[in-house]
Amino acid sequence: MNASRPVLWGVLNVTPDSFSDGGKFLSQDLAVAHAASLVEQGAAVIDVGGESTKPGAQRVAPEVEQERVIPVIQALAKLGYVLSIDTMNASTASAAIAAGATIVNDVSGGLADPDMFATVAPSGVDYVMMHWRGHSDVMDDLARYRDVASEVRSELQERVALAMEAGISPNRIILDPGVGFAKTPAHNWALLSRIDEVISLGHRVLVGASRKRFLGELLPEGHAMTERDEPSAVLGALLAERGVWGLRVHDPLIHTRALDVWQALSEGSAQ
Ligand code: PMM
Repeated sequence: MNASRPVLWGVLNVTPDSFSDGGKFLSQDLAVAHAASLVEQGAAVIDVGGESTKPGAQRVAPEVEQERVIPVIQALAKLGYVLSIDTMNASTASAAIAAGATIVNDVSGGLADPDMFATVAPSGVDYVMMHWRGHSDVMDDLARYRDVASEVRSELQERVALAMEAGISPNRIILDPGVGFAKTPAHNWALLSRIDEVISLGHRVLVGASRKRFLGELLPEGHAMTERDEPSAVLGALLAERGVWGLRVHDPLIHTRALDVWQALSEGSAQ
C-alpha cells in the first residue's frame, strides 16, 4: 500500500446551530449515545465542539462553550474514547485537556486567541492547526486568492513556525486546509486537487470536507443534508490515495465502507 488508511474523526457538535447537525446533541445523554455510535461506525477520534463556525455564525462566550462541552468530554473520557476539543479559545482548550481531551482542534490555527500556543505547548497534546483568515461573520469577504493552494500552504507554514517557536514540536502538529473557511466552492476544489502541496510540509494532514456546501453543489437543489455523505465518502477515498492522514466526518460508516474499497484496491487484496 502506498499511503496508510486515514483515521476517521467523528464530529460531535454540542451546539444549537451547527450547519449540518445543530441542536441534535445538546443533551449530554444524546451526545454520549451519538459518540458511541460514531465509534461503532469506525471513528477513532471524537471531535467535540461547542461553538458553531458555519458561515455567518456569531461568537459564543467561552463560558457557554465550556458549559456545553466539558461535561460531555468528562463523560466520554471515562468511556476511554480518544477526544479532540474543537475550539478557538485557549481557556476551553485548557479545561478540555483537564477533562480528558488529548487533541486540540483549533480552526483558527492560533489566530483567534493569542494565548492558544502557550496553552497547548506545555500540555503535550496534539494540535490541529487549520487554515483560517477570520471569523465566520467576515470570512466570505476574505476568500480572495491569486493561487489558493500555494497561499494556503505558505500561510500554514508561517503559523507552524510560530507554533514551534512557542514550544509545540512538529510531530504534534496536524495541518488542515480549512475547507469552506474563507474559501468558495471553486477554491475548495482547487485546494483539494493540490492537497499534496500541504502534505509536503511534512505534517499529518486532516481534511474536514464532510457535508460542506461545495459537495452539495454537485447534488440536486433541495437535497437533504445526509445526501452529501456519499460525495463526502468518495472524496475521502480519493484523498486517502493522495496521502491524507485523517478525515473529519459526520457519517463514519459510509466513509469506512469507502475506505474499505480504497484499501482493498490499493493492496490488491481484501484481507
Ligand atoms: N469544519 C468545521 C468545524 N471544525 N475542524 C477542522 N479541523 N476542520 C474543518 O474543516 C472543520 C472543523 C465546520 O463544520 P461542522 O459545522 O460540520 O462541524
